[in-house]
Amino acid sequence: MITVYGAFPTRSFRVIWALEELGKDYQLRPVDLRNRMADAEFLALNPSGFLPAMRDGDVTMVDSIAMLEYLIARYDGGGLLAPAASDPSFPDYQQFLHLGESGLAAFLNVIVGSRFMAPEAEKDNFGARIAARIFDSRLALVARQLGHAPMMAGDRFSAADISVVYALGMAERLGLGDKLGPEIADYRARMAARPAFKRASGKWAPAAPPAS
Ligand SMILES: N[C@@H](CCC(=O)N[C@@H](CS)C(=O)NCC(=O)O)C(=O)O
Repeated sequence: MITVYGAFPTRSFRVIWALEELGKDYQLRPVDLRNRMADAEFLALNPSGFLPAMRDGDVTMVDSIAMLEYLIARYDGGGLLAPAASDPSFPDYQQFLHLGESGLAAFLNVIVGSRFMAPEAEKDNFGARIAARIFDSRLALVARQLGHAPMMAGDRFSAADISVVYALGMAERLGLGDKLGPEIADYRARMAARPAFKRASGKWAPAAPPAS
């Protein structure tokens, strides 16, 4: 049984959404984000203390995108979440799978840190403003893709959508929703309508809003 160590609203949503798409059994082990450095069981899996972490039998993993790739390699024999390497959509898939984290969500972490952890006088800092500018510039790639295709890998749903949609939701929660534009809003709504997305959202506290 796969166990996902996570919290709402964190990147553990990517992993849960993927597991729901694959129809794979799993259990959630909630981690209190604020007290995670006192959670011995979680820290034994990830001494760095970031979420999510995942256990699958003897396998322990951290990093949501690595987990998506692991789940696809081990459990997605039917190609539900990734095109074959020979498929024409594969380069876009691969690019946006990683861009969702390395080009989008990772820069938003700088804004989270500045907004919620920095002392008042340091909240509006040069680093956070650069991070927002970089996020914006990478967002242009998502917008361009949606200008000629319904999803990140073209006509087919894939883990690249899971990666990018999480980052877009994170941006909205940070008050950057105005940067997203109507095409991206439409894309997010289409992704949020997927039954697996809804099931994943429902795994968290009923009071919590969906993660998109
Ligand atoms: N690249 C990592 C980033 C993980 C990450 O930044 N997680 C956030 C929650 S979504 C976190 O735990 N932040 C606190 C920290 O980094 O200590 C991934 O995709 O899993």
